[in-house]
Amino acid sequence: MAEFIVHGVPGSPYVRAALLGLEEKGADYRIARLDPSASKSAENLARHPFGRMPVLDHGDFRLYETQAILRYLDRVMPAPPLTPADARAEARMNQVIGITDCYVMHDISSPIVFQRLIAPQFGMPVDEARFAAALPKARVCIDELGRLLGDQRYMAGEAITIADLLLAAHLAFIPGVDECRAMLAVQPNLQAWLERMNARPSMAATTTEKLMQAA
Ligand SMILES: N[C@@H](CCC(=O)N[C@@H](CS)C(=O)NCC(=O)O)C(=O)O
Repeated sequence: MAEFIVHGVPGSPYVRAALLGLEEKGADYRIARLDPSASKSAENLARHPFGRMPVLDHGDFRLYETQAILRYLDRVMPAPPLTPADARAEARMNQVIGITDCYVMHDISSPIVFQRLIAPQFGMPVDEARFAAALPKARVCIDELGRLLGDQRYMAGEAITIADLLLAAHLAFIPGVDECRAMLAVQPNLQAWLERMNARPSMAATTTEKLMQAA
């Protein structure tokens, strides 16, 4: 039996972020696949009262909220570290985690990626007005992430951190949306960062297709 179990839908950015943490640590885990329509099922609400995913099980310890999961994984498996020792680098990591949860999720992943790439796959109506209204805010996110990244290799410096994992799980989708691809093109450092992230074995191991095979 795997040491860690992650409950979630393959393709969900937050689920992928938790899996990226496990992959980067070389952990023994499996995904307990959830049907996309099951987030508000009684079974999932018993795990996650807000009806979301992922949920992590580690023995008798159950945890939800992705950044809490990633921080927990980093504590129980300290190597390789995913949190910088330097106070300013850690603050930058925390800032990018906050930006991802508050702005990238609400201004890019939900109104743009979901509307343009996910909803059509499930025959759901696309909210074009919501999509269009989000584009200026998405540009603010992408420009600011590019500015914060600067000429560093990763979001908080020269080493990968939790912030990179959470952000990459969201931004991995955006080259699939023409309007976002254009925004990324004017932030070549961020584009190069995304390519660097996509080249990591952890990203290759957690694509929707890979998870569908494993689940
Ligand atoms: N704050 C939560 C957000 C998780 C979240 O929004 N997950 C999405 C999938 S990426 C979800 O559960 N969606 C299902 C739904 O809203 O019904 C976290 O960090 O884990």
